Amino acid sequence: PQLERLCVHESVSTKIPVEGFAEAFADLDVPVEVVGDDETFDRTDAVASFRPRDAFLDAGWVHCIRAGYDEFDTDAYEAEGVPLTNSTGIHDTTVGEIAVGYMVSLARMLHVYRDHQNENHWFEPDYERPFTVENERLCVVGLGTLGRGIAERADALGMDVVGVRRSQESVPGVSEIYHPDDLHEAIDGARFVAIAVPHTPETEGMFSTPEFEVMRDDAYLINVARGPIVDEDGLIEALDAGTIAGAGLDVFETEPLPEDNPLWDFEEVIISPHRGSATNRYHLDIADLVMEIFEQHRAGEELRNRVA
Ligand code: NDP
Ligand code: 7N6
Repeated sequence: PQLERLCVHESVSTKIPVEGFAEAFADLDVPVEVVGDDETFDRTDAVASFRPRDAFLDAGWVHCIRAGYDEFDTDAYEAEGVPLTNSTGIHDTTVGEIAVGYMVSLARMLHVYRDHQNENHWFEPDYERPFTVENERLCVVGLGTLGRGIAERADALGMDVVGVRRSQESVPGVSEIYHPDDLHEAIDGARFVAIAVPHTPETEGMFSTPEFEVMRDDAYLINVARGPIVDEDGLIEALDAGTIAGAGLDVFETEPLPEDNPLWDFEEVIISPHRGSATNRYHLDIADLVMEIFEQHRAGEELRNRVA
């Protein structure tokens, strides 16, 4: 059946202003409604949502406003024959800039200077501590939208960029591609390791004590993907023991990161609140993507970003 309504589930308000998002569909020629948990759906409904709900399986098409759709049960969508699409393809600049921002800060010490500024303190670091990212090796694990966004920017800063992915297809700015089986070889010798893979059974716990031991003791871990890809207790131990030097983290096992989590207290850990993809026009980027897929659905074409 043809789609006759676009439902915006209120859970999108976790990340974007729901009214502004709904208004961004002014050009769509079907009604757009903001719906809550009590709404029921049929095959003429399209749904755009942050969180999954069982009731969405009655709809005609469901769009996840995130790139990471790990909370959605793809098997259930396949069993019901309901297409599920995600929002990959739009976070190269936003997340790329935050990942490069962590790296530049960790090298040039902006985070440390800001900590001292909070105390009106003129702090001068040890001569040996500051360095430049230029000529340092970065290993990007996962070379999709996020990974490419990070790699291209790091390459432009003169970094030596290598990467990890299952397929061996080359990526601009990445000088060497390793298979995930060779992860240790890929991260050995890197000053920065940036995680940009989806959270799947294969990637859960991909970074744990053995990986931190392989990494250089002056290396930094960047995680902009999903918390459970990193064993957080193992990371805290590695930071405590000086097995690695620090981290830039946008994602955590538990979000919001609990107040008593030890990660807050490391000088060499920069924490951002899972807003790596945030911009003041995120709602417009997602609406453009939803409208593009809406038109594909209407035309009976293959849907961009279909994941089930
Ligand atoms: P893509 O699908 O574009 O890229 C995923 C990449 O990971 C591909 O290059 C894929 O390549 C690779 N990959 C998949 N499985 C493995 C594996 N087991 N080992 C090594 N590489 C693997 O996704 P995005 O780049 O758009 O997003 C990635 C993830 O980042 C999302 O799933 C989401 O969880 C997170 N994210 C976080 C954001 C934030 O706000 N912090 C914003 C957006 C995304 P290949 O198939 O060749 O292996
Ligand atoms: C912002 C979500 C993703 O997977 O978690 C991120 O895209 C950001 C709506």
